[in-house]
Amino acid sequence: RAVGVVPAAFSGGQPKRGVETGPGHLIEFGLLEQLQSEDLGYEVTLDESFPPCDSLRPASDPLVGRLRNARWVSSVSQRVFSSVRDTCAKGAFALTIGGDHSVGMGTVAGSASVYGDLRVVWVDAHADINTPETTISGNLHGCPVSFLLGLGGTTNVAHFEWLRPCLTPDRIVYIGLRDLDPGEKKIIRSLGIKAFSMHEVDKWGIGRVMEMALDHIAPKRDKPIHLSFDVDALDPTVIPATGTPVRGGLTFREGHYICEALHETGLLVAMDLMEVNPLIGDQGGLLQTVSIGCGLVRSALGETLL
Ligand code: DIR
Ligand code: MN
Ligand code: MN
Ligand code: MN
Repeated sequence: RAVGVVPAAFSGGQPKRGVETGPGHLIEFGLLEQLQSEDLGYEVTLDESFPPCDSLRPASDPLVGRLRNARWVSSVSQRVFSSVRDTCAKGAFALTIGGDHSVGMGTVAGSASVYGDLRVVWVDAHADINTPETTISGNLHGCPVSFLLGLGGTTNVAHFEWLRPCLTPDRIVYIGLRDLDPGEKKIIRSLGIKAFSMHEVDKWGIGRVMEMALDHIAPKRDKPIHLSFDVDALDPTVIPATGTPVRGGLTFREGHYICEALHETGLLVAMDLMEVNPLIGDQGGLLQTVSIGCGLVRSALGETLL
């Protein structure tokens, strides 16, 4: 039972600095030791060769259409891709800690390159499915899912030649959505992507939502699953230290339940814990965010309440 940790110290997919220091804070809080502890007992390896945030930053990175930092996002995502792919190829669980969610294109592409039949659970307040045409902000952390699906010209964006579509609309499910751009709503509707927004979580409860989500992506419970968890899926009162908080989010227990239910399937092969930004809010909020972030990872890796 091995876990390979990829510290995706990166902020170029969105405009707020600080998120690149998320991985360092999670590690400093003891994440690796917690996974090695008697209770969980994993053999944990950290990818220490992951470059610091600015070292892969190109001297010049002009807009590609509306997309900001395209070169930078591409090279860091490609680096994440290799690390996740190599981790999965060794048979280890690939844990990526971030860092902004733009590198989700690399994490999922990495695990999908090893597990061809991969399914994805994307837990987020946002759908991150803007295309180069629909994006309003130009921030690539709002776009990784469209790149994974190969939507709307993403297969021809300069600098992203290394990234080929590796996912289909029926193999991803969303949980926790509540802040979508108009173009994103259209894409989700027209492709029929299964999504459990906060409305469905309120209506059915998280237990039923997880059953329905798994029935959609793995009805026979026989497909590998990648969990991409943006901490802003949780309510800002639970997770204050994140760059794009949206009120009305998942509770502490709902977040943990998602992770526990996925662990219980025995199908989880990779997880991303993204968008921890230590520069947002006060010291107390940071400690709470980092501590809960570690707890979510422990739940996904098998920590139980009893
Ligand atoms: C918005 C916000 N849909 C965008 N996305 C965020 O910039 O495309 N994603 N915050 O995490
Ligand atoms: Mn988000
Ligand atoms: Mn985000
Ligand atoms: Mn996200």
